[in-house]
Amino acid sequence: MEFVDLRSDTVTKPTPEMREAMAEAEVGDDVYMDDPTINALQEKAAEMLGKEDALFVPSGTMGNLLALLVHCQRGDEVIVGDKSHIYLNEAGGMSALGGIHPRPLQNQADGTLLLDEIRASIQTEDVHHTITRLICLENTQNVCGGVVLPAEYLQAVGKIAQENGLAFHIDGARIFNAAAALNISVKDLVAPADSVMFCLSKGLVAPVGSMLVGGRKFINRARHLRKMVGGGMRQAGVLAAAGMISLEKMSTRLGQDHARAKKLFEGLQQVRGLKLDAFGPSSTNMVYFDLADEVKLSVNQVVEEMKKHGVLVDWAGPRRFRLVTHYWVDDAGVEKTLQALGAVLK
Ligand code: TLP
Repeated sequence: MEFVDLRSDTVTKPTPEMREAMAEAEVGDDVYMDDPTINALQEKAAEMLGKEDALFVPSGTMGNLLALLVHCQRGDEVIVGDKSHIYLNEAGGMSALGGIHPRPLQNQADGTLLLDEIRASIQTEDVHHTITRLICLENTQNVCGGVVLPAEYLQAVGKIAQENGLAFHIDGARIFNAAAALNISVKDLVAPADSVMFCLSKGLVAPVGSMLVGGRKFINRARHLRKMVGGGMRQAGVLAAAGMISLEKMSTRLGQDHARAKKLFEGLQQVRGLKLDAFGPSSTNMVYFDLADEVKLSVNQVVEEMKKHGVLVDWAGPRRFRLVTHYWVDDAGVEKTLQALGAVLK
């Protein structure tokens, strides 16, 4: 059976064009910085995000970790959202590997942290306190519904960081989705940030890899730390070749995934037994919803039943689901999903 896979955009497989580019990629030893395909990808990423330099890393998690390790010393504090991937889903890497202390602030329903709370949580100089070094935001904000933080908000946070001598990092795993939804360039969107991590292997469809971008000194230090944590890769130009197609071609088609997520949301409004988020579709590629109280099935049972109908979904809480659209979900896939959910929850 051919499955419609809505578990995440991380499930995307490379396109035939990517596979061809991977087969033909010129490669070299990237620890010697000798891989021409990786070098070209890094240059392109830096240029697109308007920063001095970029580094190819195996995963988004490693990219975020390196950013934290460069910006902070042991015992320093980082302001993060309490629903951020860095805080919830990166195995506590900042504390375990960096001795960095998280200061979680509540993510509002729109994904933001309140500006006043950010200001109030910056530590004052006191022998009892940690030293605040960094503010991290996530855009799009995954757990809040794949919502987009607007450019003006990022500017306001950038200003707070600057006024207080703090660094500002964006976990932009899906920053191209955010920019597409806002209809502005990624470069303009991330201008207030010192560093940004974004993923090639989600909506941008590459099989492996993320990019960390920032100033030249920052990236040089990150390259050193990447080696330390075992992320120095050798002939990984075969992966970068796919990443180049992500940047050149996939970054401009994300509106299609957003339109399908909206269609999915609208269709779900007609399915019995679901509680959709009141604020409506997220404007990017995610749809979250809960099972209504009257539904007797557990989330695991719904997952299993949906599989029988050829649709893969994943739960995101005891009664909650997240569906994610991407390159390999077409209009027929959206239709099939709605039919299947209707049948499972009838
Ligand atoms: N997110 C995955 C899961 O880990 C939850 C997903 O399916 O959404 N930042 C954000 C905002 C992310 O959503 C993710 C992955 C990452 C970082 C980490 O990227 P990887 O998986 O490449 O380490």
